[in-house]
Amino acid sequence: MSSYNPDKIESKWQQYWQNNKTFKTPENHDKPKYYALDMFPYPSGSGLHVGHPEGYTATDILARYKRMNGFNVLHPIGWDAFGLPAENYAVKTGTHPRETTKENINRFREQLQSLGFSYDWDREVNTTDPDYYKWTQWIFLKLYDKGLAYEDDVPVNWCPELGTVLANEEVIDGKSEVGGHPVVKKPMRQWVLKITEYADRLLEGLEDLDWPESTKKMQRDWIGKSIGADIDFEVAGYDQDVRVFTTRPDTIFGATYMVLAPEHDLVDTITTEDQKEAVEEYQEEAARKSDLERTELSDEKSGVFTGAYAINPVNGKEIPIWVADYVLATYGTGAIMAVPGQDERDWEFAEKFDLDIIRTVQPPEDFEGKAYTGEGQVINSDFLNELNIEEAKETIIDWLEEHDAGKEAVNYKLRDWLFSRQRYWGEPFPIIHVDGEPKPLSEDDLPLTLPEMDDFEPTDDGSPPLAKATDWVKTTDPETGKEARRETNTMPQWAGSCWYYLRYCSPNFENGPVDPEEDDYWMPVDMYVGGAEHSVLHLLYARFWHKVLYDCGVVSTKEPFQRLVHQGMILGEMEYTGYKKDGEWISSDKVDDTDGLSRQKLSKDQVEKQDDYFVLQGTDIRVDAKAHKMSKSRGNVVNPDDIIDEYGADSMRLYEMFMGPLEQVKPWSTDDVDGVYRFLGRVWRLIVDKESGELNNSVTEAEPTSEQLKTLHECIKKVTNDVEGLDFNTAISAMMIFVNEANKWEEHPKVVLNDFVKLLSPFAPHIAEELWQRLGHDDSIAYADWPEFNEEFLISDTQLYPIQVNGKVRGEIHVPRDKATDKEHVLAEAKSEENVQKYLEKGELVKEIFVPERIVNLVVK
Ligand code: ANZ
Repeated sequence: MSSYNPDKIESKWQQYWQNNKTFKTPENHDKPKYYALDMFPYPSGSGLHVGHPEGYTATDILARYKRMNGFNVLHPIGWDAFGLPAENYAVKTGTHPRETTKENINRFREQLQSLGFSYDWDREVNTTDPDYYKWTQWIFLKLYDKGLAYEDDVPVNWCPELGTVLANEEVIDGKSEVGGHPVVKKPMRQWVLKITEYADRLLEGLEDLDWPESTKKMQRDWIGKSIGADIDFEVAGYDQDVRVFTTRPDTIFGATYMVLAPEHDLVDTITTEDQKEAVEEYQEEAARKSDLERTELSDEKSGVFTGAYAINPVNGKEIPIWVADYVLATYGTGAIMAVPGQDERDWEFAEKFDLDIIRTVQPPEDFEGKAYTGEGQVINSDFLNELNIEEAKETIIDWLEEHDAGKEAVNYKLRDWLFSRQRYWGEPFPIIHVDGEPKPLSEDDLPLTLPEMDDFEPTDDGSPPLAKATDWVKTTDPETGKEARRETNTMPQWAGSCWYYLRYCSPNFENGPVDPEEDDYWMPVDMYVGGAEHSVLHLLYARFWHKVLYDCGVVSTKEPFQRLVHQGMILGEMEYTGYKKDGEWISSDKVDDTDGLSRQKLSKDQVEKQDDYFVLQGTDIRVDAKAHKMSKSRGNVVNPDDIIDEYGADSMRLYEMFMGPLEQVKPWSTDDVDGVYRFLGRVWRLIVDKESGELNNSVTEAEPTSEQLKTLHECIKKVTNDVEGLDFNTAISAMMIFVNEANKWEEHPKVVLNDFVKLLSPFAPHIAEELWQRLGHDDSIAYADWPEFNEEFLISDTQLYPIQVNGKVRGEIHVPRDKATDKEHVLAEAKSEENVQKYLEKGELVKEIFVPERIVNLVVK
């Protein structure tokens, strides 16, 4: 083999790693540990997409780097394999989801292996394997025992087309996230997990995590903690209070009306006869809107008067009670005191329906807006006047508590987690129903496996497919022998991914989800890489389960993922569009109307980059350049298999890391894959002779020169620091610079090449193993010691002196190190510098200033 042939090398080394179990996780705990975790894939029917290898290569580089730095590394992978697509496919074709899942997993495994990731394949987990979901069910029993899992009749998002209930997060604009089918509200008996009980701890836990700030913020916003007060208003003429939740109790003197959500319990009771028809009509209308539509600020406010009045507890004033859909039944108490003076939505509403507006905070003099939501002094508020907002809040809460009219209150946007789905392909609940009451199975009855079925259609009334497995459903209470029915809902896909990172620590442990000793050693995860689309749900749910397991004494850490990084999305190739007006090219920034305008798609060769823009080749005419999300409909999907076939896995890995910063969104460019492929070819030729296939004659046992050491150690330093900082793209640039320099050398000392190949190995492991072997090593490079850089070698052999003439730099000289402080020598060199001479000729040299190892300044008059 004389030229670089990734095909041969890559299969050879993949086989080697597999045969030798090179990446088996060490069993001993005698070294520092590093746990590098990927978000495990859902094995879809379409195989890996180019987004997968991006994050996976990043963690693989870190895993390999840490091994070479003496860490015990846990770097596992598995399959998040329950879920809708396999079940939908089963409904369509009759193929059992287990079959589809197995096939897809085999394909994914092959694809991942073809990329040379250093996973410990003995630790693979699969959420659909009964040996795995036994423990998912076991954790559910823990949740149940702790009172954190309960049944409730909840108005759920029912999607008739998919035949399932969806979580709020799975519904976008009234349609299912998957497939875009219409979703309606319907009350159903469901399993719900009390995640709200952990709201505060889920907030606090974020503090010490090394996560992107934006992701922490999304979690905080999702939990949505608000501190304020519950206040009770009496309804005039009734022996009834309405409780409102407000974050601004200080504004109570400005409450000029009250609003109940259309679904509020009291609406029917207090609505007067004349208003009944209008209110009922309004309630029906509201039921058809989504929460988002109802609360959108830009939306025209709507509402109806109930005819009833509430009494403000602080001043006894009667204020009208309205029903309006901008108040949601599911938040706070489903009722508000409206303060148009300080709240924009209330202002809009008051304006529209001609209700009173009283300001209770003094806006600044130049304030021209409507509702004033800023800081200021309290006004029009009796005993609160002249306080600031914070003081007024405290004072009014004390007053309310004294007068038994309210109290401090905290509210969360977070809702309990709807945890059941009407599907077949999910974990069965370890629950039976006896006399209509749920009863947990005992631990010994786990796993409760899915019954064999060949009809996966849901029933028309929304009963899950499992209801059709009548023999399975009908059972007896093992304790009493009484007749019982099994739960026919299954768990949502989130369940398995809530704790898989624990199973990897001890995948065969039989006495619990995780072996305490292994948990103690490996947890928390040191580096978790995955898509930003999981910023909220998966990461919040997993943190919740982890905290419950912590409370049960199953795990030793309070948080599972110490460091989190999201890889940026990879877009399709850049697309270029030029514009012609009446047949003549015009610049894209000059397009102002569409008369006579035509658009033309341009190829990469027709354009060139000019500063920050693209222009038509050889002109100043700008064109539009834009990359789009990869999608089948756009036809810009890049298939990783094709790239690996053509360029090899090492080029694929290297390219995806070279595209740009890991966390940035980046367009794909196959031309650039070719670029890194050529780089690897240069690396190959540096070491292997083109003709003979033996080591190049230039590769010798010689001692490296100081210049060679400098080039090498600059590269070591840069690559080391960049890997630590996840700046993989610049690490690769540094290796490219090294190779360019090394190509100029006549001799290539082995000791230098050894170190360089080590640096390359986490990025392009196959070629590195091959070259390492050819350089005379027997063992895999995977456990070779990472090279250390030596600052001493970085010091250059020469000293740079900038030369100033009358304070302005006019030239520079390089002086050999041993002459660097030799004043006479340096000044002589400085004065003979070509450009400096020109300035010296302009007058008389009157002064020479010499600062050793810094600068020379010459003064001319
Ligand atoms: C009076 C008031 C005066 C309010 C003021 C705000 C500003 P967050 O921060 O989201 O918790 N609210 C309470 N329950 C509601 C519901 N079910 N649907 C819609 N709005 C509701 O906001 C809490 C504030 O949102 C509460 O404080 C209430 O309006 C409103 F100058 O009460 B406020």
